[in-house]
Amino acid sequence: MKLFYSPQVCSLVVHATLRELGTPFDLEKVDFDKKVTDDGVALTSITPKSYVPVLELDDGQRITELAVILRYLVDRHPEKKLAPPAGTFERVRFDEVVHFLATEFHKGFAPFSLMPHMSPESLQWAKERLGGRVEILRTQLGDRAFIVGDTFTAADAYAFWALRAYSFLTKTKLDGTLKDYLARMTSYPSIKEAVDYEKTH
Ligand SMILES: N[C@@H](CCC(=O)N[C@@H](CS)C(=O)NCC(=O)O)C(=O)O
Repeated sequence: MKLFYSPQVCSLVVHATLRELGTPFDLEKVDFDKKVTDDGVALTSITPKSYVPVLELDDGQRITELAVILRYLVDRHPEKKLAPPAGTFERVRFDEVVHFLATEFHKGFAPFSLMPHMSPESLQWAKERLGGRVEILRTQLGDRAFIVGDTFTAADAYAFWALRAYSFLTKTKLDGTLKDYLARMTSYPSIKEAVDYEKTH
């Protein structure tokens, strides 16, 4: 498998999950601004969507959409228990969190990263809306160590990245249980390895 990634953006979630799975994989860096790989290939020729992550399988098929890639990986390696088994109600709860992160949280970052000419009022509205989503994640976490169930799952890799990005983009310091959670996930081995690798590659 090969993951097309750009350093520290959301492809980091797939990168950390691949490390957690312990399965062999290659990484190909994509320049986030120029949208060209290290080999000089245009990202649009890899995916017409022109964004990362893209996971290329050994037979050449490519999968896009972070939440879908995560589900593909965890279901290919059920023995690693990076998600509750497909078909169980616990899995519905896992899928619910991953979908929420993808659609309600991650996609709320655009006003702070991609959208030009945002008025202060619009930015404030977007920030407050995201802040409400943060509190939903806090409730989801409760007093547990992980975002779904009692063990590390791929949803933790996504929640880590999304909370870190939220804090950075909106210049908001997390507090209480989410501050502790972020610190814990920052030092979680597979996440730390992925973050550190992407600082230098
Ligand atoms: N719907 C996609 C969105 C992925 C996404 O937003 N990727 C960002 C990095 S975090 C990106 O490559 N953005 C480049 C762009 O939109 O031009 C997914 O969930 O995988």
